[in-house]
Amino acid sequence: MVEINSYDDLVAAANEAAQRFAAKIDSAISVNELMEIEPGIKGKKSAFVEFRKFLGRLEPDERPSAGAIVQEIVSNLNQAFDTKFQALKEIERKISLQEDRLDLTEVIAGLAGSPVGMRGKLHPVTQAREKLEDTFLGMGFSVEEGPEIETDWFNFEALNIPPSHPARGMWDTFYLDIGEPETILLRTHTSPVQVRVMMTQKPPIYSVMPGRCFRRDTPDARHLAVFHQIEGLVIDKGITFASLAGTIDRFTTAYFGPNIHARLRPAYFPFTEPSAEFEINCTICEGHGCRTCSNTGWIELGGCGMVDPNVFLAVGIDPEEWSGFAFGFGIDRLVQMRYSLPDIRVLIENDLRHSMSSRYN
Ligand code: FA5
Repeated sequence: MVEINSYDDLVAAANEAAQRFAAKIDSAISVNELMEIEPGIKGKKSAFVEFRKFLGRLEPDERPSAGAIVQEIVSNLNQAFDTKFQALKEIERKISLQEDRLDLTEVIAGLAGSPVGMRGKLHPVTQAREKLEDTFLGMGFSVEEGPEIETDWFNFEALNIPPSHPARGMWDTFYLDIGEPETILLRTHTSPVQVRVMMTQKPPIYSVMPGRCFRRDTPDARHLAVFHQIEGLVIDKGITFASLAGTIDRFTTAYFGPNIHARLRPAYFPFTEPSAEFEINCTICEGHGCRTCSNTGWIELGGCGMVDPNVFLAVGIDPEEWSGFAFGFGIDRLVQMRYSLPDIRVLIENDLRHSMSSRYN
């Protein structure tokens, strides 16, 4: 700093500092840059503190006018500083809002093959669920729903799976930390809804029950931890395995068209006897074997069977009078095969490029 020995030196130095700091304020382009200037204007060691100290060394008649000059410079600089600070802050706030913006009305433009302004669509799993519901409504079925949080009794016991039954291992379960340990859970299948329907409706019953299911399955090419099933339940007089096979044929043909190659394979479920699994030729390798079907050429779409008399007894239906069948199909798995998706996880990845495919229309 220039040495100050007189009133004129002081005024000259104060004016020079005023110009220098005004230029710095003017050229600052960010709040950070501006903050670096602040100590020079407002700090305890700023030149203006020195100027004020020097006032005491001036002649008494010089002090008021010198003091007023320094004071005016300081207050002008403070005002310029504060105005610039607010302006920069506002600009930075707008930039940050712009950057963080979530555009929920996003127009899919610029992706290969996409018509500008293309609107969103229902998720393929929702489309499939609606299509299946329509098919069953057309066959005279009702559509029912049940809770996703279930009791152990509905999810297992009423379905002929008592505690410690080895078949519980078929469904690796998410238990909720409510009440007694392992009594409340996220349903592992839609089968508890058939129990609820049987307890509240009298046969004859023709119902389907779509909904979300949860399992501690490690996601892979064919499995998700959260997925969808559609349960079917028919109870009437004279219902046979042929009625079951015919119903499955009707709705799978409605969903896939006539050209799928399918089979029913004997299986085990504690709540149906006899039981079967419905499989189709893998639509990715057309039955030749690939990573998705673990080289078997077949993909399981659902389980089914004739309702076990023990289940009827648990819900108060006379197995001597009534017979019935039930099935539970994976909706996500149906979608995977319909669109030949090598990996089921694309359905939950939200990658818009997949939805560009005309296959999903
Ligand atoms: C059951 O869940 C039985 N409740 C089905 C049933 C109902 C049998 C009524 C008899 C009578 P399973 O665990 O096999 O069975 O599952 C049925 C279908 O759900 C599977 O074929 C598959 O399509 C689908 N699925 C099962 N686990 C998953 C998963 N982790 N991710 C995606 N889909 C799955």
